[in-house]
Amino acid sequence: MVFSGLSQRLQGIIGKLRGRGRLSETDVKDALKEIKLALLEADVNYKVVKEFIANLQQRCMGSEILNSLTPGQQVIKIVRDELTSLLGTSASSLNFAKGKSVFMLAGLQGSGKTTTTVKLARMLKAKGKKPVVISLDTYRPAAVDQLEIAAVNAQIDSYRPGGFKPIELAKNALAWTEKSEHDCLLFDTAGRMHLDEALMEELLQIKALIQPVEIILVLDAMTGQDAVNIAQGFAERGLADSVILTKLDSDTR
Ligand SMILES: Nc1nc2c(ncn2[C@@H]2O[C@H](COP(=O)(O)OP(=O)(O)OP(=O)(O)O)[C@@H](O)[C@H]2O)c(=O)[nH]1
Ligand SMILES: [Mg+2]
Repeated sequence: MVFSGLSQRLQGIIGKLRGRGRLSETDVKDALKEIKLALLEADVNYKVVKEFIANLQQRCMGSEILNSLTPGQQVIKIVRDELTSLLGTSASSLNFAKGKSVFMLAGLQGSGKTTTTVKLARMLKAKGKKPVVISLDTYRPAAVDQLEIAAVNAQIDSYRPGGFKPIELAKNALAWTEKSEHDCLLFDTAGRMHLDEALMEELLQIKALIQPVEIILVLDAMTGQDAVNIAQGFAERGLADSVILTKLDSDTR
């Protein structure tokens, strides 16, 4: 389960406070220290942890909490509230265009773009949309086949445009989709580093041509905190409107 290691540990820490009749400042401080360690060991950014713990400390140390009849319960509620606000309270969904909605998936090699392209298409299809997936990856041999096979397995339409360069493929695909019934076009791109200027320029050219309603940056959760630098690299070039984290299932931290 996602974050199961961390959530189990947090439950253990705050569970000790549950049902306690009285809590001293030291009890709360100790619990906060343990929470801080748990978050740091789960690779949460230090600045985020520091601010989070400071907020908790401020809210938990008040005399109305410590002197209440159920201080443990109140501390647990505060931790839960703060965690919820840290993780965000609103769900984000995809943007759609008035006409055909074009999505472009980008990211580092092996981050999960091709897999995610098909997953997204499946989600869109389940919502009643008519998606088609198209690979613009001319770099890795078999990349186009990989997307096609995954699409067939998921019963999703795919299209294989002619051409040699990604931009040619994109042009040919657009010409075809103009006449097709599909209303969501999902373009899978080749993996690239945000530091590779030539490949980033290529992505900008593809963007200018296909005019995506959303560029989805696919990040591997295992990248840890470097994911922030990667996201910044793509975002500052206008090449990331949203982010999908993959492989959350492969690391229980
Ligand atoms: N456990 C797990 N594996 C994943 C997930 N997403 C992708 N993978 C695996 O990660 C590997 C790379 O996935 P791809 O979808 O091919 O990644 P990509 O970004 O398209 O790779 P390139 O096109 O080579 O840059 C494959 O073995 C996938 O099965 C995920 O959410 N969880
Ligand atoms: Mg791929």
